[in-house]
Order: sequence, then C-alpha cells, then structure tokens
Amino acid sequence: MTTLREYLDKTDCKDDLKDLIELIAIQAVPIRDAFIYNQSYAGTENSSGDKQAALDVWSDEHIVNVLLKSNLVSQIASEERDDIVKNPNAKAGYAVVMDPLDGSSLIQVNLCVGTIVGIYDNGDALSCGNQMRAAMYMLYGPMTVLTLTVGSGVYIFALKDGVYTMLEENVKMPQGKLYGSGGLKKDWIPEHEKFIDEIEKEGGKLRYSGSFVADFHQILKYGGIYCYPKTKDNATGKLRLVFEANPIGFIAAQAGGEITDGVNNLLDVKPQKPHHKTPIYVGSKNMTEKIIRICKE
Ligand code: AHM
Ligand code: MG
Repeated sequence: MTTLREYLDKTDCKDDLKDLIELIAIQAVPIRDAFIYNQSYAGTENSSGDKQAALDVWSDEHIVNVLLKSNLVSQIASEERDDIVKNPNAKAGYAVVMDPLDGSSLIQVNLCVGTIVGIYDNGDALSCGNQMRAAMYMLYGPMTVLTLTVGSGVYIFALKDGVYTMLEENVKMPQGKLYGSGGLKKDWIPEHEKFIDEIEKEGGKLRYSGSFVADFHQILKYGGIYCYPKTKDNATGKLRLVFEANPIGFIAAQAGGEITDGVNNLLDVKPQKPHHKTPIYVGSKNMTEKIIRICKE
C-alpha cells in the first residue's frame, strides 16, 4: 500500500510542497473531531452572505493557524474571511485558497461535507486556476478520503490511524449521466432549463445533496455534471471561483473533465476579488460540451 508521502516522493514536488500537502491533509483528523462540538450555526455571515456554521468558523481558524505556524504560506484566501491573510515573512511563498468546510448546511444532518484547498507556488491567491500547483479535497464521509492532484493525474487516498494510503491511482472521470443542479427551478434561465431537459430526455439521473465537494466526488467517479447556474435573480450564481470552482475544476481537468460557466473555461478566468462568484458547470466533457453548445445557440 502506497502512503501519501511515498506517492509524493515519486512526483516532481519540492519537499516543502510535500510537507504542506501532508500538513493540510492531516487536518482532517482535528476537523472530524470538532464536528460533535460544532453542530450549530455561528450566528454570523461570511462575505458571500452565507450563514456561517460553527464548524465553518472553527475549521477556518484552525487551518489558518496551522498554516501560519508552518511558515510555508505567504497568502491564505478563505471562504470564511473577507480579506486575504498575509504572512510576508514566510520561508516559503505558497498561496493557499480554501473552503475550510464545504457543504456546511449538511453538518446538522450528518451528510457528507469536505474541505477544499488549492495551492499556488507563485504566492498569489488571486491567480487563474490554470496556474495552480496542487489541488485537493478531504471528504468527511463514512471514510475520510483525500482526492489530490499535483498536476500529473488525480489520486485518491483513505485515512486510517493517522496515515493516508492510496485507494485509487490516476483516476479518470468517465462520460456519464448523473446530474445535479443548484438554484430554484422557477428561477432557471432558458439555457439551463434546456440543458437539464436534454439530459433528462437522454436518461440522466438526478443526484444532488447540497454539498459541492460530495456531489463532485460522485461525478468524478461515475461521470456526469454538477451545476450551480446563474439564475434570473442572480447573474453570478452562488459559488466562488477562488475557493470552490478553481480547486475542483483543476482536479476535474486533471481527470479528463472540464469546468465552465457555459462560455468560458473557468480555469482561465482571472479572479477579481477573493469572493468572486461564478456560475459553475463541472464534470464529464459529454456534459460540459452540451451546455457550451446550448449557450452558443
Ligand atoms: P458552503 O461553502 O457555505 O457550504 O456553500 C456552498 C454549498 C455547496 O457545497 C453546495 O453545492 C451549495 O452550496 C448548495 O446550495 P443550495 O443549498 O442553494 O443548493
Ligand atoms: Mg463551499
């Protein structure tokens, strides 16, 4: 069984990047332990206007403290903060972007949630997604699973007794028929309505939990599409380019899938601010090509 470190040792990652990836991945242990004491809402909102769960706030503070202490990171952009945290004296200049606890409306019902992270080696948290050096998410399901890319394929690891060992190597996203969409149906724009209609007519099967990271993991394995579209009342959609779309999109692309807003490859879009929002379609190319075609028509 290959451990996470043994895998990283075979890649072209520098030692400090390997250390950073391992350090972030192992935070799954304290985060999982914190679930039981952080079941409620915190009574606050983040810059995107989302209600913060106690575990959102806890995970954010925990990971930021760990990263600052490591001295490996010069910038941290977190979904739970208004501004980028800067550490100009860090000995290594990695920039980390993160959603410390994605899917937080599901904490109280014990459904699957996760931590999404992207790493840039240029020290700039507002880089385009295609400049990412590594992307990963930890999924807190029946098992704790780490999905990771360092730019040479996607690898999945499972955590047991404090050690991640490889579950699957070089994961490729199949073409598929699963679909899930956020946004109220009554507010869908005609392009999105047509897209979902076509999928359903072709035998698509609905799977949507309300946790992007969990819903994407299913798409990664089985194929299909996750979408959070723009709607009649919200031209930017709900999700964020920096913390959610780019790390997940980078993983999708490394597995042979794609991320788009219907027109642009999101990995090519320059973030305008940390909480830059965007419509998202991420999944198998048979699906992303369909929404791109419909948006062109
Ligand atoms: P969060 O990062 O605060 O949890 O918000 C993002 C979540 C996604 O995980 C999920 O796909 C989406 O919001 C669900 O939204 P909705 O409840 O509108 O379907
Ligand atoms: Mg999120």
